Amino acid sequence: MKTIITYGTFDLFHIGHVNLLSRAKALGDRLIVAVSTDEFNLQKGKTTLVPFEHRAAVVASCRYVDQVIAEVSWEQKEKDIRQFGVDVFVIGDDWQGKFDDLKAFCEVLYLPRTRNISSSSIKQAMQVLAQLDKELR
Ligand code: C2G
Repeated sequence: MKTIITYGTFDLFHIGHVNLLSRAKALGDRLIVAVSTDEFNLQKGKTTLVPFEHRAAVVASCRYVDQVIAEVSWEQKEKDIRQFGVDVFVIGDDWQGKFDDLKAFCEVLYLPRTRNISSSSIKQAMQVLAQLDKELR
């Protein structure tokens, strides 16, 4: 059984996430997704709208995902790869080259990001709509 792993925040789950997970699952038989905890997102300098428990449940509901684990640190990847017998580490190419050290343990693939969509752009759109709504009341 070929095992794939990927890591991310997955805030405001959108088509960019779906495309990444779909392509990751197509590479093997089992896809494990490590979802960043709220505490780890603080280390990443990321704020999220959706709490970890909900982000993990949404990712787990995705048809391409076989298992969800928590991402609590930058350093856990090697342990995860060994523990789960991972064959391929996959992530979007916004991280191009950043995880090449994992090539010592498994195949490393950077997949093209989906254009014109991001959690931050959705958040900005929500803020604009909230402002417009306030002004129209
Ligand atoms: N992604 C994508 N296309 C987008 C947006 C995101 O392919 N338009 C991919 C990212 O490249 C990543 C995954 O979806 O592979 C999750 O994206 P984020 O939630 O932004 O994850 P990130 O903050 O990059 O966390 O240790 C690794 C980090 O936890 C990665």
